[in-house]
Amino acid sequence: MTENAKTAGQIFDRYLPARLPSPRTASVYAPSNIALSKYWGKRDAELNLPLNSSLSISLGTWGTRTYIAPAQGTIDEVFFNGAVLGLDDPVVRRMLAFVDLFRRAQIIPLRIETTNSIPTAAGLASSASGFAALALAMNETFALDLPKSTLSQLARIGSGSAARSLWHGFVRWDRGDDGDGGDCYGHSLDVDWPDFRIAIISIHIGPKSSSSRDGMNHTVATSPLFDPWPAAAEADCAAIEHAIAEKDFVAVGERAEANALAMHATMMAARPSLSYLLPESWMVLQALWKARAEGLNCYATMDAGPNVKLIFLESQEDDVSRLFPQANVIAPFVDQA
Ligand code: 2P0
Repeated sequence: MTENAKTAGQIFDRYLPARLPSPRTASVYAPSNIALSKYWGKRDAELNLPLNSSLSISLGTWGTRTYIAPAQGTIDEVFFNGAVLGLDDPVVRRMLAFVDLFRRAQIIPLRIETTNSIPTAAGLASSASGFAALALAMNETFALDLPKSTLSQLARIGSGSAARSLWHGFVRWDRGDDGDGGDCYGHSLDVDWPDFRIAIISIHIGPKSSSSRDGMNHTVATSPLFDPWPAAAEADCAAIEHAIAEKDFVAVGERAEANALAMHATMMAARPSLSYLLPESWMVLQALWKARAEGLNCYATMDAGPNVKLIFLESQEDDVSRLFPQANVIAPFVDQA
């Protein structure tokens, strides 16, 4: 940490009024996102400050809707997809710890209802859209009127990738230089690319081997291949941003796929080794690479799980669906919640 490093509480104190007003009802939505150049490694674990910038595409109607209202009684009430959750549930504890950063010492019991539109089988992490929606909802509930750049900073403290889920389309999350993360937030690239497509190829497995948070920390601490990663990822981020501005799909795809594989290589070299990818993930990649050699214009990216995400343009959609009938196709600029 640098000298002006702050605690999460101090960051919230900076942006929030001394006393929150009475809560009013709020209903907000945040899309999930997939990084085309990845965040994997932190320079500050409390504030989730990343070692490099990253760039994502939001998933349109796949995301989180959060509704907040004053609670009926004296304790918080938390619902997920319509079912009530116990306050000792680890997911609820993490959510309420984030909500408490807003409430600080004030006692304001809330009813928080979260609905996830992401198919469970897609196996996508919901922390990005979940914390982004929670930050948006708290802003609304307490009439904070904070700009999205600030909400992105606050959402980031809930989960790093949430800093990118405040916008639809392409989003860049700047690494920044400040020790307190005051310049570390997302912004929309303001590019419209209606024929851009994403497909999620689900690979069914049991519980995840290791959370992304633990996996990231383990990789940074033990992988001899990690040293070159932050600079390489920063360069990938800049190159993908440029390729998006030029609408150069092949350049976007080549760089995104290489970035994902390099990230997984840092994990595989960790001690002990960490692999989120399963044999079935590699089979999808092999089938993709064979089809690409035969002319398919499609690229892959993978995160902290076995699923493979494909990116391509609408012209390739029929061929992708034929090759991968299990694919769930998303049109991120056409279908937005
Ligand atoms: C990303 N991932 O850029 C990378 C690629 C997973 C692989 O951001 O500890 O859940 O809450 O900041 O945001 C997942 O990490 O981690 C992630 P925390 P987060 O999308």
